[in-house]
Amino acid sequence: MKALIIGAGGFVGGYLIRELSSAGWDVHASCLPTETIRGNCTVHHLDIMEKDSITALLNNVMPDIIYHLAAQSSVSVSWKKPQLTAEINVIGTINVLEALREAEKKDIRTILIGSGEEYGFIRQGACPLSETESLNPGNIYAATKACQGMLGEIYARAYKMDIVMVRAFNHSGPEQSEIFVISDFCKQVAEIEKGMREPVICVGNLEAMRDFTDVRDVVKAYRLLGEKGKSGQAYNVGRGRAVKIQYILDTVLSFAEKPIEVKHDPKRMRASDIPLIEPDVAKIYADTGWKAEISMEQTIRDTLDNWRTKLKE
Ligand code: A2R
Repeated sequence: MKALIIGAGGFVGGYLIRELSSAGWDVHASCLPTETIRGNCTVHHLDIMEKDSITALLNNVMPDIIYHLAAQSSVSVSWKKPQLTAEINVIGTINVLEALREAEKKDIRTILIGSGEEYGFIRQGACPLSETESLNPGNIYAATKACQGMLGEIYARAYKMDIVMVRAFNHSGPEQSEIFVISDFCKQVAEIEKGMREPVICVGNLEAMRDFTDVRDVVKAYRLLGEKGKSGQAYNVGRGRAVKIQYILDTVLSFAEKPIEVKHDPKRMRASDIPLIEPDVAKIYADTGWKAEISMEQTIRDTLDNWRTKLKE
């Protein structure tokens, strides 16, 4: 199987390269010219805002499958830069879909990576969220990802293209940016252990319940959806068991080498925090046999160790 991963310079890309190449796939990966990619793959440079470059790359690589990861993926940046977010996540996706529609090779499977954020303001009692639940995005990033998924469905139906949509819930692991909660807590603890800050960890809302999956499990789900997912369908990817952020904090602190005080930081509280977000993962299990296997404790331990190593460098 020959895969092309578009947007492989980010957090998930490196893990997906490893997952696919260890499964024996021939992996091609693209990143922006400003980025680098490490791993067992052929590297290309691509900006998805340049449609002709996508066409040229497709005709050069002739992949069997495309993973479209390229995005402006930050919710907070999406509030500050809505036009840029819509351009990359919506127009960029249309560029990819149009290039595919016109490609010399017609039977390319495309996996569009969306987000659990697409469900947005969910009605009470809706959890666990099944793929049939209506989408009600609560921020600009989520709206662009919902739009990406709708475009995928439209292209699949109208042009009989082979497209699978993914709604990935929170994922985490070593190398994730500290704007995400597990990485944030682990970085703070590693800095405290190294004496770079007072033994005080700053936290936001600890009562919210969220569903976390290790990124190494997530990319396995992406591979299996590439192999077995049904065309034109959307799939939740998540553990299917939400935990309180308090549980994450307690676990991180239980691994810390010294006692740490907890301080609530009003800047980290969000006005419209939804109490519980949890996916129903029966569909992906039924169609691919995938379920999350790596424990949250393992993810947290590995992320903390990664920060400890990085701060030593
Ligand atoms: O924004 P940067 O410089 O970090 O680059 C991101 C890249 N990207 C682009 N690639 C090609 N053409 C563009 N016009 C363009 N704009 C941005 O896509 C970054 O290297 C990559 C996305 O990676 P991350 O932001 O690290 O996302 P992550 O965590 O790897 O998630 C993969 C996908 C994304 O579509 C998320 O929205 C979704 O999974 O959850």
